[in-house]
Amino acid sequence: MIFVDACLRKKTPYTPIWMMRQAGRYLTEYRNTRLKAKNFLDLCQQVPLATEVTLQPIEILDVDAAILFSDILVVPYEMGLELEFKENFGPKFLQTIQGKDSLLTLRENAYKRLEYVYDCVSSVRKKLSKDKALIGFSGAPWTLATYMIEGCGSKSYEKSKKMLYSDKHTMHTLLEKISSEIKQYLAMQIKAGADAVMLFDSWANALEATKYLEFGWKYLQDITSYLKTEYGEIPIIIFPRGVGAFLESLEGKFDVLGIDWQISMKEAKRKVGSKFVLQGNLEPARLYDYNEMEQGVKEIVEVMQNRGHIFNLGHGMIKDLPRVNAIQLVKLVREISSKYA
Ligand code: 1CP
Repeated sequence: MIFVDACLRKKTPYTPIWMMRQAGRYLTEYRNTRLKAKNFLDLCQQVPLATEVTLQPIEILDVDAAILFSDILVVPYEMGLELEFKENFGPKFLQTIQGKDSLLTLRENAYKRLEYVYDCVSSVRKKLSKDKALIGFSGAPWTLATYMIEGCGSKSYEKSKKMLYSDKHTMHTLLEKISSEIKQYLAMQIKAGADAVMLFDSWANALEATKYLEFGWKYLQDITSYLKTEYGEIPIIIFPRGVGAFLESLEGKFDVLGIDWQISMKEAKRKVGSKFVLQGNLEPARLYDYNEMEQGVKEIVEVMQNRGHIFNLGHGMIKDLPRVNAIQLVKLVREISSKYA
């Protein structure tokens, strides 16, 4: 599998590519499958439907890896927080974590109630061709904690920060609970057939460096150390968004570091390219225009030269991006990077 080889820094004939949120509304096929489910959560829980949307980007775009179709928020949901995905609003938890007492309402062993995820992993792995990888994933503890405290996506993270600075103990207890679920959750995805796993820390950018290292990164290190001890050969990808200013301080037992589009690949390579394989980082909005996209691809591929690199967007696909450009992107990356085989 070229994707797994690249994660492990082995030589590959071209740079493998996949795209964050590669399954989604910019694909008519996704919108059609979505209509068969009662709501978004139901789409994640109905294994045949989730399998179908996981495979769509492989068939349509010919990317080198599929990513399990699910959402990071199924973990807090199974920890006992009721969840709604409202059309044109996004996710919303009906209960939230407010302080020490509300931690008592959380249910243990959430990972045991996530069989629909493991079933989707094994069903996709059965249908996927041998040369394509399947990526399992989880949200990172800090990002999941912000949703559990705020109840929904946030711009200022006031409640989470209030807890972090004024009730540090409760924050750490919450992060520990989430981390122990994630360890088992990812282990189960690996056992079900995931070829690699990824941790999304989308709201890493909300914190000052020292606090991110203490409340975010430390838990990621703990999770990846556990997984590397148990499943050493499975590549681990970490995507801490918005940490360009302190990239050099990130250390840990994992293989691939996801780079967002706010830092140039050249700078990322200089700072951490010898420590980790880098994944990224085309600004997704470049896909609105073919020439902008082509120029962006050239810059990234020429910097990375098909060494220690997995091509990806610097954040998720946007719902009105033209699919033809997504298809072209895959071809372009393959064509340009194969010159550096
Ligand atoms: O209505 C719809 O169809 C829902 C849109 C949607 C989709 C397609 C949501 C709701 N989640 C997903 C799928 C999803 N989410 C995947 C599937 C695999 C793929 O990449 O194709 C993955 C990996 C995620 C991960 C995810 N969910 C993240 C981390 C990555 C990131 O984008 O930073 C986050 C933060 C979420 C929360 C979430 N779920 C959905 C939305 C709209 C959001 C963001 C809400 C917010 O801004 O706070």
